[in-house]
Parts: sequence; C-alpha cells; structure tokens
Amino acid sequence: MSKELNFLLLGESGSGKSTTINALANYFRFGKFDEVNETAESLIEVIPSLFTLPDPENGGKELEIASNFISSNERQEYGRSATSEPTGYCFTFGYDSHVLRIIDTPGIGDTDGVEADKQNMENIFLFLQTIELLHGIIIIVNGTESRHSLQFKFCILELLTHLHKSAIANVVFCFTHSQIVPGCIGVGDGFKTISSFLNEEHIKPVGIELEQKINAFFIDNDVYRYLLAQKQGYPWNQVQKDIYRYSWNFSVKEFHQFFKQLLTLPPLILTATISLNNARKLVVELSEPIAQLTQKIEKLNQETIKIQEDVNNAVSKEKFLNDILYITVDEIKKTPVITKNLNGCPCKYKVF
Ligand SMILES: Nc1nc2c(ncn2[C@@H]2O[C@H](COP(=O)(O)OP(=O)(O)OP(=O)(O)O)[C@@H](O)[C@H]2O)c(=O)[nH]1
Ligand SMILES: [Mg+2]
Repeated sequence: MSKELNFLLLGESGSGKSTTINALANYFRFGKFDEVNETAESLIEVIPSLFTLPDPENGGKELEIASNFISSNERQEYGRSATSEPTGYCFTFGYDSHVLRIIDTPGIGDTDGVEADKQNMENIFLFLQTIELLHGIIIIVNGTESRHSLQFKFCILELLTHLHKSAIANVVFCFTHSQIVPGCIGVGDGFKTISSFLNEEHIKPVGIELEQKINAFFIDNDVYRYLLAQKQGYPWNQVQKDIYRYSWNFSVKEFHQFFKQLLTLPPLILTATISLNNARKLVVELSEPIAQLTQKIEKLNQETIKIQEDVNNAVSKEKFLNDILYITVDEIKKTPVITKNLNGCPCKYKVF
C-alpha cells in the first residue's frame, strides 16, 4: 500500500536546502549519472537556481547560471535569503509509489533580520499543523562551515527542546558542500562545528551525538550545479565530468542510506508536538499581559495602602479635632426669683 512520507528540511540561509531538493529530484528520476549527463535537457529543476561560475572561454570572467523559470517563493538576488515560505515538494518512489514530501523552509539567519527568523519559525510550525506524521527532520549544514550564527543555535535549540525525547532519533544532519577536496566527499569542518555545538552545556541534555551513517550524512550538491551548467552549454572537461560522476554516485548512496535509516524509525506524531508548541507559545504570548497585570495589581495595592493611611489619618484627625473643639458648657442654672411686675402680680422665673 502506498504511504505518504514527510521530511522537513531546516538549516541556515544558504546552507543548500533548496539545491538539495533539486538534486534529490534527479537522484529519484535518473538511475545513473551518465543517463542525465548525456541528455542534460531532461534535468529536473524544481526550484529556480542562480549561481556564478568562471567562464573558461572568456578569460575566467563571471558567467551567471540561472534557471529559466522563476517562483514567487524564491528571491533570486545575490547576498539575500532565497526561500520565503515553507513549501512541500512531492516525489513518488518505490514499487508501491510511496509519496515522499520534502518540505523546504526559509533559512535560519534570514538576511532580513531576527524578526524575519521569528516569523519564519512560526510559519514552519503553522505548515506542520497541516501534516499528521513527520518521518524525519533533516538539518542541512554547510559541511565547510567552521562557525554558526547565534540565530542558528537559538532556532535549533528551540526546535530540539520542543521535540519529545523519542523524536531526537528522527533528526539527522546532512552536510552539503562535502566535496572537501576534489574527488573526495566526507567529513569537513562543519561536522566538528555541529559536534561541539551539541556538546555545549545547554544542549547536551537533549542527548544527540553525531555519528556518521547514523545521523550524519555527507552530500555534494555541486553535481546539480554541474548538470544545470551543462544543460546551458557550459564547457566541462573530462576530468571535471569524472569528478562529478563520483559526486553523483556518492550522494545517491548517502541518500539511500539515510532514507533507509529514517524509515526504520516510528514517525513523529505532529499533533502532540505542535500542541505542546502552541501551549508554549501561548505562555510566551501571555507573559507580557500577565506582567502588565501584575504591575497594575501592585499599583492598586500601593494606592489602597495610601487610601488606608489617609483614612487612618482622617480618623485620628477627627479625634484630634473632637478633642480640641470640645467645649465644656456649664450647666445652665435656672434659679427661680420672685419679681414683681408693674401691676404687682408675681412673675415666676428670671433667667440669668
Ligand atoms: N558547491 C556547492 N554549492 C552548493 C551546495 N549546495 C548549495 N550550493 C549553492 O549554495 C547557494 C545557496 O543554496 P540554496 O539551496 O539556495 O540555499 P538555501 O539553504 O535554500 O537558502 P535559503 O533559501 O536562503 O534559506 C547556491 O548558490 C547553491 O548553488 C553544495 O553542496 N556544493
Ligand atoms: Mg532555499
């Protein structure tokens, strides 16, 4: 029975996520390098590319290689992040025609700044809400990278700490640019950079150890660039062709190994992970109004204390006023006196 398998690509801007999807599309479609190399027109281009090569026929001047189609989701500008929204690309493979959906995402460390990073992470989680099962999270790293941005560390840490512990097994690191020396693909500085990051005090408890062929794989998308340039008539020589044949064979084997590895694991049930993330997001979003509310309550408390003091003052003032305004009035003495009026009748009282 055919299955739907979902894989999420994450990584720093420019690490090679979109190019990896282009390369994969061709690894699935063509059995052998020579098959696609001989008929370069049939090369599959899923996401538009743009890069520069030296032109050997023009004194090594720059020659721009660009796809002849555009996508509103891809910015084709040098020096700027390319992919803007998470997008799923589907391929069928195997006798049962399984559907493999690879989700390309905007890069961490977006050239538009930290706010763009936050928005991108939010969009990625929103996209994941449309998916039930996730079979693997593939973190794409430039294999020659000897440092990583703080944003990268922060985003990966966010992701890893929100995943259920059992989901860590579904995380693999895929190192691009891994043709470290011509004709040799494998471990480069990027591997050490990620290993030391995973060993940092705050991330070590997550429990990921980088291990080749288990959760660390090496590919070289340069072969896709070679084929695209070939399609546009770039004059490669035999030595270069042999190097890229090796690169194709190595990368195909490596992908085969890592899909095999990931498919032996139970997939992540996203509803649980996402609801956890939503709950956390809610807490973060509520923290500001809660802080404001606490401040208001504190202010009200202060005001109540002040009013209480005023009331107490008023009571003691009243007592004080009562005390000073109290006048003792002597009892009025009423003494009966007998007077006589003119006509001689006695009058009863005289008041003093
Ligand atoms: N030599 C070499 N170049 C690569 C490799 N992978 C990608 N590139 C080049 O690196 C540049 C960036 O690649 P993209 O695939 O656009 O990177 P991205 O991770 O999708 O970037 P954003 O969309 O900005 O996040 C392009 O010029 C690619 O041609 C690789 O394995 N080797
Ligand atoms: Mg991209």
